[in-house]
Amino acid sequence: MQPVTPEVLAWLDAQVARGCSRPSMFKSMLDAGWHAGNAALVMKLTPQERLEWNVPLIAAPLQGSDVLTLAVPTPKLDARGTMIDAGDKWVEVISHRHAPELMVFANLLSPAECDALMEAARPRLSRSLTVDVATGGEELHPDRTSQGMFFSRSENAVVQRVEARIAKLLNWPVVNGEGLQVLRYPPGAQYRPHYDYFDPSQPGTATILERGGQRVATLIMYLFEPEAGGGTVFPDVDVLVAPKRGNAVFFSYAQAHPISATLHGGEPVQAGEKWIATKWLREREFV
Ligand code: PD2
Ligand code: ZN
Repeated sequence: MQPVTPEVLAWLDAQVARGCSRPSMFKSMLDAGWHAGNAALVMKLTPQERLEWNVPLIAAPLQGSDVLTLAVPTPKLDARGTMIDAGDKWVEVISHRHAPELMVFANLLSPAECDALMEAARPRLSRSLTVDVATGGEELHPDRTSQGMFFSRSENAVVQRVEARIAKLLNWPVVNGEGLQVLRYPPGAQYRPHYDYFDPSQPGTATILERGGQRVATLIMYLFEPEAGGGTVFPDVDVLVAPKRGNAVFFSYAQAHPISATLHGGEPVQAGEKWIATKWLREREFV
């Protein structure tokens, strides 16, 4: 993909300043050699504009790309494409789509497992931190109004059982997973749309990647469902996943780039509480 340099952004601003229309700006980018999908990403085309200007959601295979393509977890579906052997149980796939690769699993966790994770997490919850990409450290993030904690890998029996099940389900080594994160969203709390990969252009990313490389996939498991709101939304592809207790949503991103179309967020909880456990998968062993 053409790098989005300060010059490119300044050029876009200048076009807007001189009253250039969006269609003609888009055409200028194509004339300058931009791939339509990439120009659409940089210009943040609305779904309406994409429709009108015939732009696919995902850019066609990148040429001369400087975006690395990584191996990602690939669950092994049965012949009918609806069930996966997760070792100690078979798990049903109730929704599956590509680009981005996204699956919803039913009853991955039992009610007892959801409760056990919540009870072990509860005394350790604190205001959520996110990794600060500028420094590689952790920071309080205003986009997150939830409380959270991390288990260490295989910290107790239920964590160990769930991690072994996830590894078989996703066909990805246990050691490539970060410790489970549990988040509790009180009413009104949300998680604004973001990408889970670490932005390669940020100065702190190199430090973060030393512990096992990039994140390549996410599994969000719903432990407790709110009375209203709290779905997981994927705005690029217009997908909304209901936060049903025991269910989980999986998505992978071979490219640490918006082209992955994996922008996602947690919608505000309107009533009741929402609890999730998230497993992030890395390229290599996470140490
Ligand atoms: O709680 C969610 O729905 C949510 C939304 C976006 C969780 C995450 N991201 C995450 O854990 O990365
Ligand atoms: Zn996320």
